[in-house]
Amino acid sequence: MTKPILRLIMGDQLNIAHSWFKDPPTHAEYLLMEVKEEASYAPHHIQKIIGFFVAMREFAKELTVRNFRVRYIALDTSSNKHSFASNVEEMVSSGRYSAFEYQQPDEYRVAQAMELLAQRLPVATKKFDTEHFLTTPEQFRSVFKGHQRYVMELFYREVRRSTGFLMQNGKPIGERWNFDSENRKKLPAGVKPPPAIEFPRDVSDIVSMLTQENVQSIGTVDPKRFTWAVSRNDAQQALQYFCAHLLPEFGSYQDAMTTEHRTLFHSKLSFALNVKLISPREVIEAAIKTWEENPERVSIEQIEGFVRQIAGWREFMRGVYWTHMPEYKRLNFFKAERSLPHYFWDADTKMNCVRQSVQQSLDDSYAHHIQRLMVTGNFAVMTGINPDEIDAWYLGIYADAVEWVQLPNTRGMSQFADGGIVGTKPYTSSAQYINKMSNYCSKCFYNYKEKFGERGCPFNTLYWDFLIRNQEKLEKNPRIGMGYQLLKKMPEKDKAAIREKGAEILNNIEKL
Ligand code: FAD
Ligand code: DLZ
Ligand code: SF4
Repeated sequence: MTKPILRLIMGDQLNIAHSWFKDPPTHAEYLLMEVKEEASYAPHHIQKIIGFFVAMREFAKELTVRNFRVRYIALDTSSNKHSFASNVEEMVSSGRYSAFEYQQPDEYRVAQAMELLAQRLPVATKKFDTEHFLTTPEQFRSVFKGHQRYVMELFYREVRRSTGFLMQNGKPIGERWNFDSENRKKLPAGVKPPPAIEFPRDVSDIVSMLTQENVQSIGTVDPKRFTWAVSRNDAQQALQYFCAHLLPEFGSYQDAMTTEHRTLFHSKLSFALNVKLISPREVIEAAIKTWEENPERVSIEQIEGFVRQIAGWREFMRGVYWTHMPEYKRLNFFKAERSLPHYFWDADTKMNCVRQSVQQSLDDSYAHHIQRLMVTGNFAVMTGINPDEIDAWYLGIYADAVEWVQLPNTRGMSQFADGGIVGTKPYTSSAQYINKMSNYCSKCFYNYKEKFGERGCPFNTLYWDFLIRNQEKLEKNPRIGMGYQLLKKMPEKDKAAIREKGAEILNNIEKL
């Protein structure tokens, strides 16, 4: 009898449409494993760990139903060696397998470990594509060949052209590539977003296993009611729900924040996308079909805004990651060294915007883009938090956080620690923006209109203090020119007052 091939499927490679699964093969055994190495490279949110484990278990079940041979190593399996490499090595050394095959890992750390493993194994090894993304890192590099800097818009247009998404006769439908300027509305009092779709599961057994196995985690979960979309079926239902109920307003309120609703019109599809339960192509195609069939309900502004997130930003971030790792992970443009204040872990702060965004993240392992960028990210960059700590926080707290997409978003877009590889300027703002886009300020201890005094909003002082502190590094940046022009005209005594208040805020950062 011929020996089977051992094929590894990682927790973020749950792609049932992969060519590995086209025909029920007799020559392969599919290996999935719950390992402590992956559960502990950052302090993960408990819902993130559960999400990965349930998704992997559901995927293994699906493969079994389809007659594939599956080997599933649960976290509490006694022979578990708790890393991809050591479990594979142990299994292959038994002599039972003719070859080892794996899909290209999305994370640099794991890709390196797999290359080393392949060199050590005594059998032939082969690497496959994950067959998930719309573009390759090589395409990304070729788009920017000869360019001074990356611009997401340039890459996005190339993806639109190569995929044909929202294109007609080589031109963008609606005669514009980008409707971003129409996508920035605050949520009006009368607009009530539909409830987020949920997929309740009892995960008490996994919670007990994590406790028994002493896996450290952050955040909370109701073990009787874990609600993330973690199977292919869930992901398809979530996509349908999004198209039917959320897409019509998605673009308009994409940047809005409110204490009344945690997900607004966002899809909450990032976890399912990142573990590959669903592909970017099918998500985009379903959304475009909804727009085509319902032009009176879904406008071009809404559909374009959504397509841009997935075909543009998501693929762009992946290109940046694979072009700049591993040095990207060490960049610290501002030489920021401060530790994360305690309220990133317990939400116990008087700043309502931070409290709401962190509390929601601890409760749900989810916050939408603007909460991540313009509240927690904004606060962290202006206060000079060490980007290593910021990365670990974002990587741990969000269920959708896998390094290839978390790192360029956090260290790049949000913290500008890459000095401008991803973005053209740091995303900083005073309370003015937060008040414009949310109802947070109206219920805050601090006064969004003030800088000074006990109740002056810290964001207001920090905004200017950050510019003054980093003048040497930023003043030549044309995107921030306006800020420095205003600073130039500011009387010295006002600047001194900002520096004084800024220092007071930073010295008392734990007490804000
Ligand atoms: P929606 O608003 O419904 O958007 C639809 C989809 O577009 C998302 O599911 C996602 O796949 C994609 N998308 C949107 N924006 C981005 C973006 N900037 N980069 C990549 N994809 C995008 N996204 C992650 O998937 N994992 C992360 O670890 C992550 N970390 C982030 C950290 C920071 C500091 C910031 C500012 C953003 C981060 N994002 C990350 C991007 C974005 O915030 C999330 O993709 C989004 O909030 C997920 O919620 P959703 O599925 O409801 O998204
Ligand atoms: C995030 C995660 C966690 C928490 N646990 C596992 C696991 O036990 N087994 C697994 O295969 N994958 C897990 N993952 C996802 C991996 O970290 C991810 O597959 C790698 O980083 C490759 O991108
Ligand atoms: Fe945040 Fe300042 Fe508004 Fe309070 S007043 S919610 S701290 S921006």
